[in-house]
Amino acid sequence: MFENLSDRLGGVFDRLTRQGALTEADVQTALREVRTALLEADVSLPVARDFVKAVERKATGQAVTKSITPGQQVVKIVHDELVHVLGGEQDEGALKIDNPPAPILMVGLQGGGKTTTTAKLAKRMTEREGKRVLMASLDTNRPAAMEQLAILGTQIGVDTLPIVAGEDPVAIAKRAMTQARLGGYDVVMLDTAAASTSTRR
Ligand SMILES: Nc1nc2c(ncn2[C@@H]2O[C@H](COP(=O)(O)OP(=O)(O)O)[C@@H](O)[C@H]2O)c(=O)[nH]1
Ligand SMILES: [Mg+2]
Repeated sequence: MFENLSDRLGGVFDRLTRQGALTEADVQTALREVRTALLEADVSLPVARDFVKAVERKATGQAVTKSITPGQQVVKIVHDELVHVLGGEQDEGALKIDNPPAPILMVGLQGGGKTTTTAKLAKRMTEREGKRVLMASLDTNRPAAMEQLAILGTQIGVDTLPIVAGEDPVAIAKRAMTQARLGGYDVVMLDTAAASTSTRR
């Protein structure tokens, strides 16, 4: 989706920057194309509309820097606005959670580092972003996989869901979400087993 979007925007910008002086009509045409590109990339209509309006507002009456062409100036405004929309108000890299607890499902190959990475991410979110994190292991395939996560949790000071013997992964995930909701956690890290042909579906 983003590749297609960047191709489309790239085309619009190429046409803009080739021109020395832009007329208002040039900008209008370009913004219409930007709007179409956003809609075709599945961006919702209100978001696309607000986006184009914000760019228009900033582009109109802006002092154009001498060293760049008006076209490049518009490209910069569009770029800044894209960063703003995609990144939101918060710090770059900060996790945005609209409706806690947010589940994060760790998937990947056996031995790929899912469990280790679960703990690393949990530690980072706890320490750097002040999030309350609950980790739960859904790995019912590998012996001691659940204990592995529990031990890591103790080492990094992050809570893990108590282990209940014989429970299946779906039940564990549901229990983790319930527990997280009751306990006021922001994030639930669900550490899964590797998918394999022997995995029950
Ligand atoms: N060198 C190195 N080893 C790692 C890293 N992450 C995990 N491992 C090791 O790779 C092995 C499998 O990791 P694990 O997290 O259990 O993988 P999982 O099966 O996907 O849960 C363990 O021995 C880890 O200590 C890493 O970033 N670097
Ligand atoms: Mg694992």
